[in-house]
Formats: sequence, C-alpha cells, structure tokens
Amino acid sequence: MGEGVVGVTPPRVMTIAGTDSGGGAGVAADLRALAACGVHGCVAVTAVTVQNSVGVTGVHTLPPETVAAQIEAVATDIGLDAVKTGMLATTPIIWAIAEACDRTGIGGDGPTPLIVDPVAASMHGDPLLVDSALGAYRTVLFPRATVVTPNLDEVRLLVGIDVRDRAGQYEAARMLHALGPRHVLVKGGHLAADTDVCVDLHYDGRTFTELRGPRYDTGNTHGSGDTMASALAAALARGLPVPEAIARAKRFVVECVRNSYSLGAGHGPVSPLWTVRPWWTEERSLSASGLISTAQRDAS
Ligand code: PXL
Repeated sequence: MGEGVVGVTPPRVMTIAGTDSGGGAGVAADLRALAACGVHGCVAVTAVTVQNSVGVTGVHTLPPETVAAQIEAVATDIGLDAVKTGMLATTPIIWAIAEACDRTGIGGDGPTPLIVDPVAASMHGDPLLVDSALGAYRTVLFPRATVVTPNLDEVRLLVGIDVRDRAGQYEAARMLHALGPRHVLVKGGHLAADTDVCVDLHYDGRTFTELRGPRYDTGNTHGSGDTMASALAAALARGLPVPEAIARAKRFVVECVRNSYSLGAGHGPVSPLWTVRPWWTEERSLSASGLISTAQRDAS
C-alpha cells in the first residue's frame, strides 16, 4: 500500500459508526482522522444522530442487515486492512456486525484487525447505546476484538468498576482482558485524580504499559475517543505492531486535543486539521493550476 505516492492506493480502513450532524464526533471525526493519517476511509453507518455542540436530540438507527451489507460490500470488493467500531446503538446491530466480520475475516483469528471503541454515551451523557446492548459488547464483540479502547465511563458500564486511581485502571484492564480481546487500552482522560497528565493503560495479558501525556485544560474534546481509535486503526492497517500503533495514536490525539477549537455554545471538537497543507494560500504551486483554462459565454 502506498505512502502518499501519486496514484498508489493507500491502506484501507473502515469505520462502523454513527453520524454526528455537528461534524464533531462519529463518522465525521473518524474520516477526518483517517485522512490525516493517510489512509482511505470506508464507512458502514449504524445510526444517524441529530446533534450539535450542545447535545443529541434524536437517534435513528439503520436496519442491522443494512449495516452488515455495507461491511460485506466493501470487504469483498475494496478490501480492508483494519476496521474500527464506534456508536453501534443496539444489540441486533452488534450481532449483525459480528456475523459480517466472521464472514469477511475481520477480527477474531482473521487477517484484518478489529478495534472496538465501546461508545455508550456522548460527552453530554446522551445515550448512544441501549443499556441492554452492554452484554453483547462483552460476549459478542470483545472476544473478536484486536484492541478495545474504553474510557472510564464505559469501563464502569462494562465491568462495574468505578476507576478513581491508577490501581483501579490496572484492575479494570485485567477484567476487560478476561472478556477476550487481545489488547486493552483503558483511557485515562476521565480520571479526576490526574490533574495535569492523561495516562492511558495498555494491557496485552502479560505486560502493562502506561502511556503518559499532557492534559490540556479545554472543554473542546468532542470526538477525542473516535479520533484516537481511528488513528490506531490507521497504524494497524499499515502493519505496525499493536504497542507501536497505540503509541502513535496517543501522540496523534494529543496533538489533536492541542489543536481543538470552539464550535457553537457547547463542546468543540478535537482537530486533525493541523495536518492539512493549506493549499488554498499557495494555489499557484499546484501542478493542476497551469492545466486549467476557463471559457465564458454570454447567455443572451
Ligand atoms: O465520541 C463518541 C461518539 C461517537 N459517535 C457519535 C457520537 C459520539 C459522541 O457524541 O455522537 C455519533
């Protein structure tokens, strides 16, 4: 797969996730992050959310078979080097995804790594998953996952631990790993005890690795989990080993938090736009500029 070479196909990554009409999280965040990481982003939409920077006011889920069909249509033609999940909304959607993954070699013992970001709620606390679907995460998706990436709210819902310190993070990582994923990343962004660091904990069943980064004093962290899981998927799609992929995703998301911006009256998004070369200010240097000519005719 090509690395930014003209005409060479980049690695292919699918996000299975919900939309956010405000463009901050979900599919929008995923595709921005995937583009910034230089990979081709594919999409299986699970749900449409009616949302702005203040909250979610509506959720419309897609039929499970439509979610599965999107995965299979892409996997059997375009091919996929990694897949990540975000908002999955319901138990039947989770089952449909698991079955589609089994049929196409995604996750489990298949060749395509599967990153499961167990999205349960928006940062305002609006539900993005029915409570009864938590069991399906534990028993259906986690055993198939290459990496699971819960935040501490999701940890509490999934394994019932209220993490308040580093020891709790370690205990949560052990309990989550026992559910079957090959790797666990317990994100520490919600750990109030850490006032100026943000420590994510990686556990592969043998070794614990703390990834320590800065904590920025901003409310503009909408889409941070999606962005990190997408960067992780992009790195795995390139063939990096999981520990290196996690380290790279951590560096990327920290930079995206540092570059976050305000939007609307609520929480703004983290941003990978710092990776975009501002071609519109140096348009003359584009090779296409000399190739374009215009012709005008009067309508009369
Ligand atoms: O950031 C988690 C998330 C994922 N997907 C969708 C969301 C959110 C948070 O609001 O709206 C669609």
